[in-house]
Amino acid sequence: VNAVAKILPLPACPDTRAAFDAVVERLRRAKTLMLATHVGPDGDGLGSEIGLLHALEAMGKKVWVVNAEPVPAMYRFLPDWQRLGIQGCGDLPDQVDVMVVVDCGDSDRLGDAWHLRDRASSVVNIDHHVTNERFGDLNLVLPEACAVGEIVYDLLQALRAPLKRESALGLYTSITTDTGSFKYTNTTARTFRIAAHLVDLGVEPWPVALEVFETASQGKMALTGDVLAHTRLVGATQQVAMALIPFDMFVKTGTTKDDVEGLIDLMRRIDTVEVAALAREEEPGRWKVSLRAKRRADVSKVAENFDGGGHPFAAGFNIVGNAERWLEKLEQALVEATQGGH
Ligand SMILES: [Mn+2]
Repeated sequence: VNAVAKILPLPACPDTRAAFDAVVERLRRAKTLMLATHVGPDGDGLGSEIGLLHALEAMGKKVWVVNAEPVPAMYRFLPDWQRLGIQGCGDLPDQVDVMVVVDCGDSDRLGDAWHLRDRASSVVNIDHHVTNERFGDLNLVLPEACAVGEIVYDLLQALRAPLKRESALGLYTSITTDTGSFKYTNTTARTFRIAAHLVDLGVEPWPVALEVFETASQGKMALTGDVLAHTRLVGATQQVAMALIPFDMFVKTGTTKDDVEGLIDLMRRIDTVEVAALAREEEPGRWKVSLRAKRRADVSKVAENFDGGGHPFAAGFNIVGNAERWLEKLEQALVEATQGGH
């Protein structure tokens, strides 16, 4: 039984439906395409590109992927990951039909890849960030999509593109990354139906989970241990978790800012904790602070007080100067954030 028949289209207003149809037509007619995602590429952007690359090539089109930054080691299990970057595009022609940009809310985040836009007759912008700046000639922005991989899945189905295991592996990686392994609030029944179809096509969930979520260097584990051991719980019910990563902790554990990924989620895991804050000193005296909420508190408002921003459950800000100068103010703001509302 083909699972596709049971997957209803994304809920879309007439405007987005028209944009969807226009993108399908643009992709159908294109013979040459270049794909790009944001700098600091993640599983959604890279996985969406792999999904498009293999399926569009199977339709007889020529495709190049012109990302400005290389594929992080953790995503080098994706089939043909070596093709995901401008370094591998020596034969990129002076003119292609379409540039497809995925998972990128703002063209600045494309880095040097955006300099190539003049080589394309048109730019197609496919994204799910509410804040997308609609920098494309065609813009397909669906905030209700859990990942861009979900939108790409729909596009490939509409194109009747051959969907093989390689594409499926890309789209599965995209979806599992952006849903935090099918558990964030963006996870829907539709997410699982698409995932089921991708598994039918040969994707094995555990090897993907191993690569994306269950692998870390010894240095990262040491850093994790240090941070958790030094996490302070504050507030009347120990509802606020706070930790600092001073610059020398990176040096001592041989890690970089990339190794901080996911650490704050472990702090939030503590049962009494409602909000978590993790500050890392990326260069001496320059701090980046991440905030996470579990249920009620809105950490985006706290971040705004420090000239940052984000979402109610995940926000952040940058700050310069010794931690002693701002830490107490942050602590007070977080305790207050957990006391507001009900
Ligand atoms: Mn995404």
